[in-house]
Amino acid sequence: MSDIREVLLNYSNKFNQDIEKYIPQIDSPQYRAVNAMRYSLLNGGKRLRPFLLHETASLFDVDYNTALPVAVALEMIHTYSLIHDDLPAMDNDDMRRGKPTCHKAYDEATAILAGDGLLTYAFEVISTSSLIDSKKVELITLLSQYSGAFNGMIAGQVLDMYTDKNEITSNQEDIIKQTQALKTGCLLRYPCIAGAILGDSSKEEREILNTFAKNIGIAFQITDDILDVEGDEKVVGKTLKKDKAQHKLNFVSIYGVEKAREKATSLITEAIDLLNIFGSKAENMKSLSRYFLTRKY
Ligand code: GRG
Repeated sequence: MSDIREVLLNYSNKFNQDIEKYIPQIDSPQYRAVNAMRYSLLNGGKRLRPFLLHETASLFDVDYNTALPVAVALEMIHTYSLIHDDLPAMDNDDMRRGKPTCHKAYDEATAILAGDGLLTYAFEVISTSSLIDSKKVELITLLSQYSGAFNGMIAGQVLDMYTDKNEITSNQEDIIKQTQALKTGCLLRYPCIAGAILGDSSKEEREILNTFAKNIGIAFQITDDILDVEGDEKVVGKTLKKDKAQHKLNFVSIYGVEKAREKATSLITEAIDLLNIFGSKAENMKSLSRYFLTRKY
């Protein structure tokens, strides 16, 4: 079997051609926010979440085109979260994916509007797709919950922004897990559950995919935190070594790089074992999970 990076690249090349069609370039003052949405959306992301959705759907023989609108919507929400996270009021970053962040390429107000535009458009993309209505409702409900402020990504961002490592002395590990499960985990869990919904999975299969996704979500964030400490800025494409200065609470800041790496490895090993019930159809998902540990960006 070919290297998973090659498989992912082939998928993302195809996906990039398709997602571009959702946001055409139009030179008109009214479309300034649309052009900023397009700039950030086509700015070279790895497309891990759409790929994960495609692979989960494939476990149930759901084809690329059926899963596409849901994958597009998810990538739009992911991109909106990065645009807003980069703003001066949040992480204040100048670089994202190796290029100027949205507010640097445009301006702050346009970046806020571009994020808002991607968030709302995501739901339109699913609701106007050719999926059956009951699936649209289930997929839209779940996407709003997973990206939302009560028990979703926004709640995780709040915990991340307002938790100071120096002020938390007990239950550090629980707080880290809760923050990461929400901030990073929700958008990695969504594609696994959405794939199961598209494929009319059994309750048991859905539960297994949920546990798998929880594990890879935490492992993915641990790798991200390790990259913040020892990654190469040119390869990662953003400013690094910020977590320590910002007193971020994460597995690396409390246990150090090696122990954090061990934790990520054991989560991935557990996740891979869970996929055995899907047989050879899960090979790409298993390889992707291993890649989460070794990725350099
Ligand atoms: C602003 C509502 C709001 C939420 C922000 C996504 C996020 C929450 C913050 C971004 C910073 C961060 C470290 C998030 C954790 C998830 C993560 C590692 C995102 C980057 O995902 P990749 O590596 O990015 O898949 P690409 O660029 O490949 O799409």
